[in-house]
Amino acid sequence: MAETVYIGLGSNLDRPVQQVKLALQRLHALPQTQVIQYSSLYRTAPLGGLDQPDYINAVAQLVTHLSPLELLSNLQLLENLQGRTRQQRWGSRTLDLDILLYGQQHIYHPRLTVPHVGLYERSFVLHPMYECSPDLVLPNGQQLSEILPPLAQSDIQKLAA
Ligand code: A4P
Ligand code: MG
Repeated sequence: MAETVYIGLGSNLDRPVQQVKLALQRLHALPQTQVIQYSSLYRTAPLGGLDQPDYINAVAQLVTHLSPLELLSNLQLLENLQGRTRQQRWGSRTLDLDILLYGQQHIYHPRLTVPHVGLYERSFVLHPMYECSPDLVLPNGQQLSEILPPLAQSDIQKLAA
């Protein structure tokens, strides 16, 4: 069965705008998957307390026949293609691809937690997701629009197209 999924993209190293744009293009080549749409790019303050550059974040909406773990493996291949190395958790990275939502499913697996941890609190995820799907209902039953923090009070800035 095909599922609608949302992917969070993030980069704060080595020309982050280009990294995110390249990754958005590469999503089109995922097997058994169709890109429906993606958000604008956002410049966002780093979360996690480490001294690191601002991030560029975006969200893509896909429809896929891949299983959750197949999708994760394919996304990790794309991260590696763009020079991702894993040194410090929450540290700087050329590309981070997170599965934010996989349909309405809750997944608890050693390699994969969905909805992505922090989804409900992170404005750099919620705002671009809202841009894709303003009527989205989240797996906890809440409307995305109900929990959207005001943009003016968020540490994020939409970039011109
Ligand atoms: N994993 C579990 N669930 C998922 C999921 N839903 N999607 C596992 C993707 N991967 C998932 O991830 C570590 C492991 O998480 C993977 O091997 C996978 O099996 P990682 O990408 O290697 O490490 P990470 O990204 O450093 O850790 P984590 O916990 O995913 O961090 P986050 O939550 O992604 O946060 N500030 C701003 N402004 N913007 C950002 O994008 N990102 C982070 C990283 C910190 N601060 C940020 C941002
Ligand atoms: Mg991650």
